[in-house]
Amino acid sequence: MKEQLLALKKACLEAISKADRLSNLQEIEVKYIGRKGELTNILRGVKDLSDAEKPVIGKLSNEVKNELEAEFKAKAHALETAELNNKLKDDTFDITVPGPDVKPGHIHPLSQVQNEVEKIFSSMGFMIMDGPEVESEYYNFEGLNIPAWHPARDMQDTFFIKDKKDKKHGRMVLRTQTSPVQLRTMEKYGAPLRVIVPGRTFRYEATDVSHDTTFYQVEGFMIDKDISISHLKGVLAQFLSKLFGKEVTVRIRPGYFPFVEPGLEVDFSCLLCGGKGCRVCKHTGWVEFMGAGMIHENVLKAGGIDPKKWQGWAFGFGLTRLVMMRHGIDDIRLILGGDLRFINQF
Ligand code: FA5
Repeated sequence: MKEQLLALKKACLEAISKADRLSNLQEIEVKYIGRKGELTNILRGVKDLSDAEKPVIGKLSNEVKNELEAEFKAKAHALETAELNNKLKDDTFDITVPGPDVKPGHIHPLSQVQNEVEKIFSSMGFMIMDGPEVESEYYNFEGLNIPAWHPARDMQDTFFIKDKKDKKHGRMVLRTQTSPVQLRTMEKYGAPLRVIVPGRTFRYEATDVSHDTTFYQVEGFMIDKDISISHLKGVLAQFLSKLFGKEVTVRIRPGYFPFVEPGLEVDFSCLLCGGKGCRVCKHTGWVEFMGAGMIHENVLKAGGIDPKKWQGWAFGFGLTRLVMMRHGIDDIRLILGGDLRFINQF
């Protein structure tokens, strides 16, 4: 058997030295030392050897196998290098030619403004919260003091998710506002709170230059002891002057939202036409900017906060409309329209 092993080694080494392609080398490897190869075949006879011969042949066969494996590896490396060199010889590869022109992307104007808003409010000690876009009817309406029968439901045309129900909180909707996150944050952290919630919202409505079905809002609220509307005015003045880098005229008028009492509407002078009147401000000179007010005690209670100890205000503004003012965009539908000719301008 010793002779057989040595003969196999000799034949295999010879075949390796003659191999001129990788595929050829692989065939030789399978033939000699593969699982069903010649070495395995020879070793089948080991069981018939005497006890004295068995370890000697075992050792020799290991040596032969190791030696051949090392030889295959070295030859494979040599063949690979040769094949690569050949390829390079034929290729004309000029490393000085500049690579393909890769155009780097950039942050969407909505995200740019959102980042700025977050920075300004963070600097005033507000934390930034997020919440689900597919929301339960409870968080979007009932918990915010808008029961199913309430006429205020008509103020926000709603996309309902067919056949989907949250076991505890009823039917599911695409949230129409970021206000549900007020409740979620109250439940999670309790009072006091200083929070903003930037996020995507949805309404089932006819689109025009200032209305889209998908748009972004920023909710803000502050809950503490002895909080009043004057804190809201102060925070807003600080926020708008930092954002626009100039004084922006703000108009506060009474408004109605079931989750605040009293309720306010805040408008700012149209920065597109300088207040003269244009199609975006519907020729009034004012752009509806946000709803606000003192948080209704039913909402505080729903959030697990005692209205006798704590009070606060909340606001919700349209981030998409803010982006329009910021960049002088006169049609909201362009912002999420995905037209690169538009987006690449920012
Ligand atoms: C609300 O959504 C209230 N949740 C805001 C609020 C929060 C009031 C906290 C009180 C306390 P309203 O439906 O007015 O309110 O929407 C708020 C802002 O979202 C609007 O001022 C407007 O800027 C923007 N907005 C509303 N509908 C659309 C739309 N279809 N397209 C673009 N922006 C919209």
